[in-house]
Order: sequence, then C-alpha cells, then structure tokens
Amino acid sequence: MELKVSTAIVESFFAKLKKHLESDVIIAGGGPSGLVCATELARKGVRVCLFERNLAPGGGMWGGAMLFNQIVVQQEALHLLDDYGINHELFCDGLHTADSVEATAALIYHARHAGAVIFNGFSIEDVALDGERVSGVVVNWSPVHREGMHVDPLVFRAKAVLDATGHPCEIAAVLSRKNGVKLNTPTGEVMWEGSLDVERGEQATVEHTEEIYPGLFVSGMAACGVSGSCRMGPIFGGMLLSGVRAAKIIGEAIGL
Ligand code: 48F
Repeated sequence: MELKVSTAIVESFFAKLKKHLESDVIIAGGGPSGLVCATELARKGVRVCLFERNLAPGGGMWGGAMLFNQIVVQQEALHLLDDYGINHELFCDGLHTADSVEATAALIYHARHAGAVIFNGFSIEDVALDGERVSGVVVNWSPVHREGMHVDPLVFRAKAVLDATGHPCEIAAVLSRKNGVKLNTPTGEVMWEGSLDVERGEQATVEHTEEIYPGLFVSGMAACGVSGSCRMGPIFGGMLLSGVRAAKIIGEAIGL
C-alpha cells in the first residue's frame, strides 16, 4: 500500500510536470490578477501553467486589509464576482464588500477547474530568451531559494509569459536588470509604483496591463509598478479587471 501511494504521487506529478515543460502561456504569480488571467485563458482552451512561490496561491487577497478579512470591489468588476460565484454585499456608492477568504479560494478553484495547472512552491528566478523575445522562464523550488542552495534550475517554455508577481514586478525587473533591454514604458525601465491614490491607481493598473517586451506581459500590481502608477490599497476590482485584460491581449498575441 505504502509503495502504491508513493508511486501514484511520483508518477502523476512528474507526468504533469513533463506535460507543462512547454505551454501556451506561463503566469508568474498566483495573486488575483494572475488567477483571473489563468481562468479566462484556460476557459478558451489555452494551455496555461501558473507558478506560485508560496504554498498557497492567492497573493495579497487572503488578508483583506490589515488582516481584516473583507475586500472591496467596485461596481465595474461586480460581474466577475458573480461569474466566479463569490457572494457580495452593497456597501455604498457602487462599492461592494466580499469575504476575502471566499473570494481568494474561489479564484484559485476556478483557475484550476478551468484547466490551468498550478505549481505551488515554485519560484521563477529569471526569463529564458530567444533572441529579443521572452520564450520562457527559469524555475527552482522555493525552498532551494530560501535555503540559498547552489542548485541549478529548470526551464519552462511558452509563447507568452505574464508577470503577475505583484509589487516587486520580479520578472520585468530581472529582464531589465540582467539584459539592459528597453521595456515598453516611458523610461524604458521599471519605474516602480508611486504612493497611494485609489482611483488613479485602479484605472492605471488596467490601462497598463500590456506587453512590455516581446513575449512578456504585465498585470495587477506588476502593471502598476512597471509603469510608475499609484498603488491603491485593498480595493480589488482593478486586479480582477487587469486579469481579464491580460487574458484578452495575450489571447490576441498568441492567435486565439
Ligand atoms: O501581489 P499579488 O496578490 O498580485 P496581484 O494580482 O494583486 C495585488 C493585490 O493582491 C494587492 C493590492 C490590491 O490593491 O495591492 O497587493 O498584483 O500576488 C502576487 C503573487 O506572486 C507570487 C507571490 O507569492 C504572490 O502570491 N510571486 C511573486 N514573485 C514570484 C511569485 C516569483 N518570482 N515566482 C513565483 N511566484
């Protein structure tokens, strides 16, 4: 029995890993924008592989604000809560509240249920280049990074990569820092997020969800940070809408 249990895990895990050494789209980070993008693409039959550094995907959504586990979503994104089966209540003036644990769990469930594969405990440390195009990502176990062990990573390839790593914009930052390439931003570099302005930040996050280098797209707080836009705090409509926009432009780019 023990041998069967272990064999079942090893064989099924490595079959899944092998199948996703090459995907249509790789998503770096399982916060709200990455999860929504994963769901929207997977629902259209796109092969999506999402890498999440932590044990639990969900990013900054679990804890609401200051661990007060409620989130706010504005009217424009309410249809997404309905689509993902997340309960909500009107608070005032087109602002709705939802339970952050229910919302985060629903986003994770829908991404996986739609067919996106999630590798948790995996960290993306670099991009792979094919000439002047991002063609994949360089990945290692998160515990290997945490222990500072000198262990080589593996490479996963895709037609498009989404940086959904949140505030640190890790994928855009490593591409820029290591290669000195010009990104599609006003300065050609990662501009880093500015201080909080809710309305400007929410709008800019969606507007700046775009391709910033051939093969590399940004969403959520990474889109905000790369473009030097304002942060916006615990309102999540912009993150969800950014995920939808990322799916749309990536879909167009890969010929959907
Ligand atoms: O930050 P995060 O939740 O991403 P998001 O979609 O949403 C931002 C909001 O949660 C919140 C906010 C709303 O107003 O400001 O912060 O932009 O989630 C990013 C996820 O990416 C993972 C990280 O653990 C988190 O779960 N991540 C970050 N870097 C890497 C990574 C990496 N190099 N490899 C894999 N996962």
